[in-house]
Amino acid sequence: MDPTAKIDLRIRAMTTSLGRLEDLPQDYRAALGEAMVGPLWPQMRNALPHHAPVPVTTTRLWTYAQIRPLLLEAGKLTPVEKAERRVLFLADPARGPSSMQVTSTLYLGMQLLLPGEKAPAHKHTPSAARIIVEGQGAYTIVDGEKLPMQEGDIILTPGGCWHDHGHEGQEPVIWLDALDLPLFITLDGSYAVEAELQAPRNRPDSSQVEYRAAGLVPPRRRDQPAPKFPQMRYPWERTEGALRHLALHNGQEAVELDFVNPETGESCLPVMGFTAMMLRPGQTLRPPLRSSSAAFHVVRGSGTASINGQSHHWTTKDTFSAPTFARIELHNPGTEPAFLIRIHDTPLQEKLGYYEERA
Ligand code: 1HN
Repeated sequence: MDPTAKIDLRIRAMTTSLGRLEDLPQDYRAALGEAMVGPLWPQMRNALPHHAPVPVTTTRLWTYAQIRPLLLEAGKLTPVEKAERRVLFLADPARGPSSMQVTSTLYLGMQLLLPGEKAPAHKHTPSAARIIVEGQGAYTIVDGEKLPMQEGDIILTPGGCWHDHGHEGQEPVIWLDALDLPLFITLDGSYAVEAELQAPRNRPDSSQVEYRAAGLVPPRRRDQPAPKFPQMRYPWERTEGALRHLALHNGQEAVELDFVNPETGESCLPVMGFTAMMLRPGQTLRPPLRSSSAAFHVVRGSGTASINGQSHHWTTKDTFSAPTFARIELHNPGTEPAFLIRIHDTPLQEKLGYYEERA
């Protein structure tokens, strides 16, 4: 018998030999409850399933066609003053419609700001990033830096940074918020501090000034180290251009670029990772099974996804989720490239030392 089969048998023997709650006398179980203690062994395998986790998270597709009218209606029903942030959050079906999470660590919501509206400043322990979905003329101010919002841009508000939103345009602006909020709630660490609006510095944001080109950063004096989060905005125009150039020269490899801190090369935020993806016309992508959970936001294009055998038909501005170790297949049947942004928790898992990929 080969050694792995032997180990399998031993594991099965262990599984079957663990005692169950029903094996314990009723009065003993009552006494345990009184003492607020519990027997581990009936629950051992739930806490530590064999070989791979059993995620609570399931997969779902949220179409923009369904969310957009609901969000615009929220714009009529609830003034921004009554909402602070006018958001419809995406709820993992496995956790129910009031759950503010799409995976164990990731929160996603669609936010609406109408012309002339302002959302007041606050800062909080979770980090956020916004992917701009629709509209012109809105901006976010992060620690005094005014960041214009253009479709497809990623704008960061790292934990602890003041941020408020405003809108100088004519049409509704909608963006997708991604936060590591569920993690901070699990940590009993989520809170915010509120303030009024910020006065922006009178200069373009650092993506327009210091960080125009990959590989070029401003020299630093010893007494002036780089800011911890030097670049808060990643303009979509540059991301798409970079993906298209990569696609010309990397054969049939996946066309993917990670959003990183230009000073350190680390992920742009500590917990959440953001990866821009291009699916070539006709391309099918089968990434490895990853220990990280993810959500995919479609910047442009249409196609199909199979997540653990469940299929989704996605199109521009849709969003879909994937649990940890999901078997994922993405396909672009069209004649134009499709562009997606994958939001994931790989940076967290790498910091914890357990990020893993399997074939
Ligand atoms: C938040 O601060 C924003 O600043 C959006 O726009 C969504 C969801 C939960 C907690 C804080 C924002 C949020 C949030």
